[in-house]
Amino acid sequence: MQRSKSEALFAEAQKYIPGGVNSPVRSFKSVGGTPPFIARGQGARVWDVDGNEYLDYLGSWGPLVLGHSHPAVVEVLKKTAEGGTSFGAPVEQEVELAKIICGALPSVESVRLVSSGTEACMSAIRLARAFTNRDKIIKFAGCYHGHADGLLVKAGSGALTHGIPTSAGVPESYASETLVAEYNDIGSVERFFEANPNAIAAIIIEPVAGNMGVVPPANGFLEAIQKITKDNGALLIFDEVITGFRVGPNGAQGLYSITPDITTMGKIIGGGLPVGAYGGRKDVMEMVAPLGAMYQAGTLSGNPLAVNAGIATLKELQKPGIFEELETLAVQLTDGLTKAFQAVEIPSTINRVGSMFTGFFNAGPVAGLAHAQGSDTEMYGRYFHAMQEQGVYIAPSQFEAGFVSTAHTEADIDATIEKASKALSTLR
Ligand code: KE4
Repeated sequence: MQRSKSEALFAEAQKYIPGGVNSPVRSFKSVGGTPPFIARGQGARVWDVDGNEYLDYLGSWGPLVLGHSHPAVVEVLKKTAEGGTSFGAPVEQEVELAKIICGALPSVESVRLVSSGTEACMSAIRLARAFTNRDKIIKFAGCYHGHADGLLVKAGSGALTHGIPTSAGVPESYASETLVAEYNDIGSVERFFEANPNAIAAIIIEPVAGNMGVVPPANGFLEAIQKITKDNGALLIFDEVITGFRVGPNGAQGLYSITPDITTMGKIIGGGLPVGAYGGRKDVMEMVAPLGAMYQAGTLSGNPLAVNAGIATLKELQKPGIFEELETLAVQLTDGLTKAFQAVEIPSTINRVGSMFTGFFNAGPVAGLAHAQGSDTEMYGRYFHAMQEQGVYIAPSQFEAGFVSTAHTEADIDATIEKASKALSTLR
């Protein structure tokens, strides 16, 4: 695959931008090679600046559930931009998006819009500490909740991929307030509550882990987490930045019938533009300024351009049968990939929830971080590049999720399985 323009751009980018990228996961550092600079996307496809075409399963790391340049999103963006992009004052669309979110997630009685998943999670932690007047939080090794200081402790996603799960620059005094438990291991959570009575403000969890690769919650795990928070006066924060409007119309909390106290969102609710959100119980949200003493703010929070892209996306997702369609395509894909891996006798296991999935180079099961880290990441890197050569764009890391969009067709899925078979055959 010819990539001379991307190579030249990457060299130029590295003169001005750390690592040549504005987010580490895009750098291909863990898989090697030059990241293609994307020129445009349309539906289920993207094209790089050298004209190479890819079937896209990255979906911008989750937001593009409708695929690229969906007409409803493009149309509303054009119209909105003509009237102005941000006013730093309330606009009616903020109310509309808030109503859609509260309508879809019954646990969310009130919601504050921000501009990223990081902001949403950082604010949710501050809110839980303000509400409980406690300092410690529990997160899970391998889960990623954005790059706020206290959450960059044994984090997943790019932090895990690049071998810096606990970031430099986070003061020990601060990191020590973050207790790190093991996903799907309720005993590791119980031990923290026993050792820190009346000191833990909240548990924050990805209800379906996406940042160690996709790892579903074990049966009863989320129920046990919910019970332990209630029994100990702590809050339960569901980080639904990925799962929100991805694994079903009511997120993971609807799928697993768990009611968190606070939910964080991002990605899909912005339809590809910068939107994050945190929301939950009214009595908790009444702590948020200007109502209460917990301060959080943002110049571009709720700006009409981003909010309208989110509204257009969520309205499309309200169409009957759309989540069933997504799931059917994802099942067709992962079933086909399972057969393709078996045909070349490469140890693998595929975890999938709804239309998010990860193919681990690991005989499985992959039910937690230690299992995920047992994957053959070197082979994953070779598979990644073989798929790029086949014109299929998957995540440049074993520890990420892949996504199907409503723009993918059965023919695309069949073609992908064919291409994966060819890619896998080069690995033997
Ligand atoms: P952002 O600040 O990147 O919008 O959201 C942070 C975040 C919070 N919670 C979860 C569960 C997330 O997955 C994320 C961000 N996801 C990563 C990829 N898995 C973003 C990709 C990147 O860092 O460039």
